Amino acid sequence: MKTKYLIANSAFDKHVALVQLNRPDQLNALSIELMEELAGIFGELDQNDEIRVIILTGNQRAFAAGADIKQMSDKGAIDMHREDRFTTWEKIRKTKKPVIAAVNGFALGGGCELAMTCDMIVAGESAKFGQPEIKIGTMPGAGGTQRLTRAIGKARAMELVLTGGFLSAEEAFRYGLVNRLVPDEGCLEAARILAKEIAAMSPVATQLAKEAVNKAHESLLTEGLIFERKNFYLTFASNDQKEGMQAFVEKRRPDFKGH
Ligand code: CO8
Repeated sequence: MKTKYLIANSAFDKHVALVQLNRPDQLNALSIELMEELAGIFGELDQNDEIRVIILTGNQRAFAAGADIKQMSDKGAIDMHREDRFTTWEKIRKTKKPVIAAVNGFALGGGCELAMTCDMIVAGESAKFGQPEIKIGTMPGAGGTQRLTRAIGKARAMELVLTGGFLSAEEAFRYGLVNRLVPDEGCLEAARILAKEIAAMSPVATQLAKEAVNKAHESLLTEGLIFERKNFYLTFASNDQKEGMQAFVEKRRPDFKGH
C-alpha cells in the first residue's frame, strides 16, 4: 500500500513490522487521511502470515499530539457523526496481531488514545501522556475516558480528563499505563526486543490470548465507547468547542462562555 503519512517496514525484524506515523510538522496529528492509511496498513499486516507483531511509533518529538484539530474546528455534531471517523479506529482496534506502541514525546488526546488502543506501551523517559481535549472545549472521543480509567484508576483518570494535565513517562509507568520505561534513544529498541520475544511464540496462541485478555473488559468497554462517542459528538453542538478549537488554530487563549 502506498502511504503519504506513514512509513511502513514489514521487515523491521523477523516477523516484526514497524509502522511510523510521519506527519512531523503537525506533531503527527491524526488526520482522517492518516487514520485511513493506518487502518489500511494494519489490515494488510494482519493478513500477512510473515508478520506476528506490529510496532507503532512516531518520532522523538511526538508519538501523536491528537486528532487533527484543524480538520475538526468548524464541524457540527452532525458533521462529526456523518463523517464517521471511528470506522478506522475500530479497524485498528480489531487488529488480531499484538501491537506495541513505542512512544517518544507527546501522546496527547487521540494520540494517547491511539497508544492505549495498542496492546502494550514502551515509553521513552521524556514521553508525555494526556487527554487535553477539555482545554479546547471538547472531551476524549476515541476511548480515552474508558481505557485511561481502566489503566490508571478513576481518580487519576478523572483528574487528567478534567484538567487536561499531562502524565510524565515515569508516572505513566508507575500507574500501569506503560509496560517499559527506557531512555528516549532506546525506546524503539526496547519495543523491538519485546516484539521479538512475543514473535517467538505460537502466533495462533498469541492472537487467541490477546483476544482473551481484551475480553476481560470488552463488553463494558463497547458500551462505554458508544456512550463516550455520543457525548464527544455533543460537544460539537457547543460554541465552546468552536471557540476552543478556533483559539488553538489562531494561537490564542480560549474564552469559554458555557454554551
Ligand atoms: N491538530 C492539528 N495540529 C496540531 C495538533 C493537533 N492536535 N497538535 C499540534 N499541531 C500543530 C500545530 O498547530 C503546529 O502547526 P503550525 O506549525 O502549522 O502552526 C505544529 O503542530 C507544532 O505544534 P506547536 O507549535 O503547538 O508545538 P508546541 O511545542 O508549542 O506545543 C503541544 C506542543 C503542547 C503538543 C501543542 O501542539 C498542543 O497543545 N497540541 C494540541 C494537543 C491537543 O489538544 N490534542 C487533543 C486534540 S482533540 C482530540 O485528539 C480528540 C480525539 C477524539 C477522537 C478522534 C476521532 C475524531
